[in-house]
Amino acid sequence: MNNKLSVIGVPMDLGQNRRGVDMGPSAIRYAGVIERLERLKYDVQDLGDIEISRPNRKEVELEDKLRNLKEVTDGNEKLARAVAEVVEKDRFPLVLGGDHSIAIGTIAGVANHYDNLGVIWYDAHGDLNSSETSPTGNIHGMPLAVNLGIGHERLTNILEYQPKIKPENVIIIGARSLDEGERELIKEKGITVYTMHEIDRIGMSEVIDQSIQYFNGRVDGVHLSLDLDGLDPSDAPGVGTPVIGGLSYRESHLAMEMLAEADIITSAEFVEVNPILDEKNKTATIAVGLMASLFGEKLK
Ligand code: 5AB
Ligand code: MN
Ligand code: MN
Ligand code: MN
Repeated sequence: MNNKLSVIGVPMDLGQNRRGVDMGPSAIRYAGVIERLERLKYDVQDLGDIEISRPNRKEVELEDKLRNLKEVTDGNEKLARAVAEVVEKDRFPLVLGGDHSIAIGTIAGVANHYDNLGVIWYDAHGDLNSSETSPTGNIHGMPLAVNLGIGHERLTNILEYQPKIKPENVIIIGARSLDEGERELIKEKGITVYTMHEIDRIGMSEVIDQSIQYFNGRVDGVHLSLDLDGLDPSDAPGVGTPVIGGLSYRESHLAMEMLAEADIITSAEFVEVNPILDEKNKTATIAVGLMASLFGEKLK
């Protein structure tokens, strides 16, 4: 693992309707992320937060059926440039969200650097909607599609290249809420999905083993995009779109430890932590625990 980390916060809540997720980066820092990673002997640089412009109006605006398109695009452009700079300096970008729309900027900044970037999408949802299929108009339900080159041109073309990733290089883990259009896209593109059903049947250990094997020789980097709502709401209550029947803290821990051991993750983001909906910062604390495991924390 790269021993130089750069942490970037993204106080973004405009990709969905519930306020509070913009405080995610503060909550995660408050839960001690920097100190915890420094204790693991990383050279940790905290780059602070990307500035997100607030919409200059009272009502949320739908532009081409997309909520807050302008602000989400602008924020992601800034994020993409910041992440690209980190990668160019040979440091590991660790991005703290913010709603999941920020995966548009993170991956735009990372993917340019690889011929074949692999992506693990750890989430209750597929985030594969576009304005045609979205039931909500919320951009946090679209970032994986955008990264595949599907969606509004202003989003798909951030940093002026597209697509960012190939469908065969994506693995979704934890899915249990997929919209009709998302299911069609998964079939059409042949995207690998481990739904809760498969995880229940074969276990997280086998899921991660298979994922590591699948990526081996196929990709030259792997980005982890971890939406805290991939976990069960009993473990991670502080999220905007909770779905029951999710992954436990233990399963998620195991996943992180196995990824650390295989040493395949080259960039990561932890998103959708909403401290207003949380119980005593539990979700941010869990996020930090998962990050520590991903970066090699062990009991012995
Ligand atoms: B999240 C829904 N599919 O598109 C939509 O939390 C929910 O980043 C999206 O995974 C959830 O609005 C987005 C209904
Ligand atoms: Mn989700
Ligand atoms: Mn998501
Ligand atoms: Mn969510």
